[in-house]
Amino acid sequence: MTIKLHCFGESGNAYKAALALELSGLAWEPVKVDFFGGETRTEDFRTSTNVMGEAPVMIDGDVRLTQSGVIQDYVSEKSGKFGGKDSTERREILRWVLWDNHKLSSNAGMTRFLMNFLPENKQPKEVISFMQGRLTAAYAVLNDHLEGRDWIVGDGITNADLSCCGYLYYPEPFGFNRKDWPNIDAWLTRLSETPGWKAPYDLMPGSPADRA
Ligand SMILES: N[C@@H](CCC(=O)N[C@@H](CS)C(=O)NCC(=O)O)C(=O)O
Repeated sequence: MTIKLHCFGESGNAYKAALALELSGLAWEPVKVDFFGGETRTEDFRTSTNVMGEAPVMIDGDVRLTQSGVIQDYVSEKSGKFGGKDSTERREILRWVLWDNHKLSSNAGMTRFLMNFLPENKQPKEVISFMQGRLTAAYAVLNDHLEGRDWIVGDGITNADLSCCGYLYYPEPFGFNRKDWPNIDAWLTRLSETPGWKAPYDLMPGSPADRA
């Protein structure tokens, strides 16, 4: 049975789940969520798809999961990939996924939204600047951790990598300049050179071009 992923191209959180699915080799297909048309805020979406009002949502037969980290965990269980080789690695992966969800992706996603998807006159400059300060601290943590390492945990791609990269391939500016963070830059290149890797707008339906 083909796994369905409710997602949209602009969502870095959905990208984490989509990339895990794509690289795992499991059969999956995207179902477009009309986030910019307000779909996630409708009563219907909350009752029929996700009470949390968020993408991504994964449906595999009777299994319905939300939260990118949980979907990645399911993909690992089903495919045997990206979940670490023992319980020590599994906990270390979880540590980085939780860190990413709190300190990196949530701040990056919000900052990118404010800077690119709101009209110029509605952009809260002080909030953006505050968020960018938080993000700089997060980039430093990741860049330092990647010193002398190819991957965040262990010696291959894991969900830690597939989570932390969620927003870092998008072309819209939000204050992240790869060249300022050489270890992150090299790691993103390494990941993107993995067979089967695709950029967010090539993996999921929907992009800013649709609203141009
Ligand atoms: N921690 C969640 C975050 C999910 C999330 O925030 N999704 C955004 C899109 S990137 C969303 O659907 N937001 C809907 C809304 O705010 O109305 C995850 O990793 O799945």
